[in-house]
Amino acid sequence: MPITVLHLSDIHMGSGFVHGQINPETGVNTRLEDFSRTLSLCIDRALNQPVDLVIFGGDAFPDATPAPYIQEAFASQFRRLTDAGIPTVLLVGNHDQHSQGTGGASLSIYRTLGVPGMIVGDRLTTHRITTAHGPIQVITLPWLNRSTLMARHETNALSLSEINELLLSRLQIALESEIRSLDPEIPTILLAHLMADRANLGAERFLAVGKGFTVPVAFLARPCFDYVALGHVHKHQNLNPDNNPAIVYPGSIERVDFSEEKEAKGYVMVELAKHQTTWEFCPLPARPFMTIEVDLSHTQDPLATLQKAIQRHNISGAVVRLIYRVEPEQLESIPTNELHNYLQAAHKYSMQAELVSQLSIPRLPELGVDSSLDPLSALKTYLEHNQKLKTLAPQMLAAAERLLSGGDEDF
Ligand SMILES: [Mn+2]
Repeated sequence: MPITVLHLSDIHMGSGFVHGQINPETGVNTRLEDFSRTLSLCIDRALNQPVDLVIFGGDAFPDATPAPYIQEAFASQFRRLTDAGIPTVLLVGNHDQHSQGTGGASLSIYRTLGVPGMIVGDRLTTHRITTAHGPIQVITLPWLNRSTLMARHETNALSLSEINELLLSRLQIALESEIRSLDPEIPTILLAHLMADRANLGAERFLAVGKGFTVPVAFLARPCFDYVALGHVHKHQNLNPDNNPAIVYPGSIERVDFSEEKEAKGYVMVELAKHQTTWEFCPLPARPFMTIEVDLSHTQDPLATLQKAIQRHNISGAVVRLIYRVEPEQLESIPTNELHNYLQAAHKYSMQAELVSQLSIPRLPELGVDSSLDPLSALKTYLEHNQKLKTLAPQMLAAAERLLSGGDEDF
């Protein structure tokens, strides 16, 4: 019998309130209700299956000090696993760490309270867990910051790439020592919160500026692991299609912002067995995010065009952002209250008018590098060539004159 494991990650409970509104019946932001509901569906699955183990890949909240009602929403779901006797590993992600010192500030309370069956992974170590279908080993590797593995004086004279290289070699030594003490007969999971790098081991990976600390996939693809459970990246993916072992980001369970608009959200069910592990991505009905972009700059009836564009989308219950490009003179023919009517079915919406750029106008020979026009003549030449600004030209020239003469307005 394989051991059944539910792997979820990046809950970020309490984030994205800007995309919700206060529910008048509960007094709670609807996005918190969304995140609670999606999390509850994961827990439902764990209980109904029932699974032998739940592993969480880190980033429970947006930061290490969530408000008590948000902590409660999180805890009340995981409590259901404790009540059912299902062991659970909570890994510490970068959002869970306090900027001062080490340790998982927002999650370590579960260890402090001695919640039965609840393990907090806030350091690199191996946990042996007894499940209903036999023993399992879980190596926890929380988010690493430099101070975890090296002292400040060691890094003073080093470049960023040298620091990363040193950090990685320290990590390798530490992980190697965990691996050496594994029981090769027992199924093993590496549970890690990190940014994995698909690139092969090579010096160039240290040169990528601003990428921060990344761990090469080759570092994780070890035969001693039967499944590598990751957290941190919000898009679901398996970094090792050969599945020897699978190296899986389940992704976030709800969309945190518009960057996740096109991504499926869900969790992963794993059937863990020595060298015979299988896994499956299970989608969750996360609230849809929708960007509607319309170029109205060449249309005769911008309002009608906009209405049609919105009608082509199923905006019901979605978080919508409407972006429309317009000529400045078209703005008046798009009354905002009409747009409010069109978008009413959305859960939440925002509107953004983008004025078509004036910069696409061809260069004027009069303004070439050789000419020596004074600023006022240059502006005059520009305005004479620009049809769209014709009506504004006298005012703009007057304003420019005032500015150039020192004016009486104080900026
Ligand atoms: Mn993270």
